[in-house]
Amino acid sequence: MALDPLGAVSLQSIMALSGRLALAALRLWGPGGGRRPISLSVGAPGSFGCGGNSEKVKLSLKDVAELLRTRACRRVVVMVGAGISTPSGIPDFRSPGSGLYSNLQQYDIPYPEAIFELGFFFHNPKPFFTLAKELYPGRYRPNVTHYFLRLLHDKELLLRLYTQNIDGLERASGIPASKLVEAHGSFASATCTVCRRSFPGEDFRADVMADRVPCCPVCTGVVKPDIVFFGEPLPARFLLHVADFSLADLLLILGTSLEVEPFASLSEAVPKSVPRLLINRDLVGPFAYSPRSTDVAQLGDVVQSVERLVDLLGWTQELQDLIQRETGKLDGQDR
Ligand code: CNA
Repeated sequence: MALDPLGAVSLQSIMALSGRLALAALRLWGPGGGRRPISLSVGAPGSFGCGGNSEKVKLSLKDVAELLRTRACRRVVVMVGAGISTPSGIPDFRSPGSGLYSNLQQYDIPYPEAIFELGFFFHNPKPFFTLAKELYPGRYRPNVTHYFLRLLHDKELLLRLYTQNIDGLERASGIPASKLVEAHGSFASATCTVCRRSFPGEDFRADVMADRVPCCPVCTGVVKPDIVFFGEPLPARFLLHVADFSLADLLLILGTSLEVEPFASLSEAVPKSVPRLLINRDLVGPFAYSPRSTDVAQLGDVVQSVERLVDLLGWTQELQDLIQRETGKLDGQDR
């Protein structure tokens, strides 16, 4: 597939796609093959988009799979949240009943957000470390969704994966750090809240597992894992979004309520001509309140949706082989 300097699909590439997809793609990128968004008449009654025109084209999951399979889209930016890790056994925040916000009695905090507030942490760091013990890398394993994203990387289709998760499962699936933006930090490193010395997160594993608040070996200040609390700046790598989202030719959004800023607004940062696929239990963020004609929403369980996409891509066997290989490696590490 030929790409223009901005990474857009050329007319020739688009015409190689057949039938409805070719028509949809032509409308997406315009007859010159450039990134110039042209007005779309996409959207059937009850679908997303502007609708109201007799020429109606609506992208489907199958169309997105075709864009990926044919490599018409090869600069995929992915945004994920806690919903991709619930199948690994880690509760999200907001799912009613199972989410952490519904089950905070054990943490002894006045209100849910307190667990990630610096003011409360300095007053009482124990609730955060109770949660940290739960989420520390090594306890949970990546699931089908993480390995699907790893496969995107292996196929050189992944431009960058932006995650809000702090469970480290993207790293554990084998996606290299260079492809990741851990927007809300990780347990991989930690910083003394007093002298600001930085340490590998691993240095404090024993403390966290033994329910001890970790202290700086130099100044005895409390050491906080480099998880981004409310009001703290995001890691410098987050700035990569400026280039990534303008280069992206497909945006995948999985397992997030898109309620936490500034992360949530990234979903609006791709040009309007770029298709966005939401895989989530419910319709969230701009997919609900300002949908674009090029949006696709696959609602339901994330694993089932990903498996459906993988099937449409013809990657099922490859994904199974990858999972088997990687699971074997993790089994080996556990021994
Ligand atoms: P959230 O606000 O809890 O939203 C999760 C979304 O995922 C919701 O829309 C759910 O409906 C959806 N969802 C949950 N399970 C599934 C499933 N099996 N299939 C399909 N959809 C599902 O979480 P966000 O990530 O949007 O919020 C951002 C917070 C959550 C970040 O600051 C994270 O650090 C924080 N968080 C992270 C983890 C983790 O690292 N695993 C766990 C809990 C919270």
